[in-house]
Amino acid sequence: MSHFRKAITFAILFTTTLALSVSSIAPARAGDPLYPDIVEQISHIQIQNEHKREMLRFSTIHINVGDGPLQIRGGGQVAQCTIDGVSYPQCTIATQEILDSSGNIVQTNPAGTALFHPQHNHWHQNAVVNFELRPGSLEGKAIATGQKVTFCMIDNDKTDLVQKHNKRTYFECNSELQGISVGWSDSYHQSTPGQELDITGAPEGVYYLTHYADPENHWLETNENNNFAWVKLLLSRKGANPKMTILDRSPCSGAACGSPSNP
Ligand SMILES: [Ca+2]
Ligand SMILES: [Ca+2]
Repeated sequence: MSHFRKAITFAILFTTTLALSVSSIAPARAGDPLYPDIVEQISHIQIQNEHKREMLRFSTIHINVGDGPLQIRGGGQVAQCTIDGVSYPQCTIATQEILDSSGNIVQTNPAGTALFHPQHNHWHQNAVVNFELRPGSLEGKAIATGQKVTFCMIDNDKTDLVQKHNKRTYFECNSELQGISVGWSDSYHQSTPGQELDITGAPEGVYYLTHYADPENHWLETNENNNFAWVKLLLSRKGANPKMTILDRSPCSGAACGSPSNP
């Protein structure tokens, strides 16, 4: 897994209701583009002491609740690239492929850069999600920003929300083709390197842990306004170790996002 710092400024997009994110009611015709819709879920929030640092760890799930798969192709012309000051020996242009109801590619869209990690034999997509911890309110200035911005996207878990496409399609990180099928999710457990924010010494109080999927808008989606997810937390320091209590969360979580087994 590759890590590098990235500061992204973006307008806060409040999560809209799920009813808005599941779009077209009319049956799609052959040739009509079927767009994905990625939403974020945050779970398994916990503070761990690691080498005298207080790390807020969390699991992250990207869920496709759209009309078509999120399909990303890379691996064509490979060359060195530098992103945010970090050099990568093998990079390729990533392209989103939009399919129709017959599975034909009917549209393509530039989707940033894919990076090859020889030690993992994985292609990773860049700028998939941005993590932050903001004090006081959603508009608070971030006191911690995640370093991980690359993911290998595959069909990890089938959600309960969208049943119309059950076929698992994307399951190999070493493929040049990655994606998330409709109704499937790609999850990253809190123990995965990069699934953390350093909150060492943060004062007691209310914080918002935020996730912003597709922060550079690489992917065309049916709903671009539901990619922002948050959890409202209370940090207390009564005992020997700090504790985070969940006070509230954005609408798309748990069963509402079709993943009741990952509340
Ligand atoms: Ca979306
Ligand atoms: Ca997008």
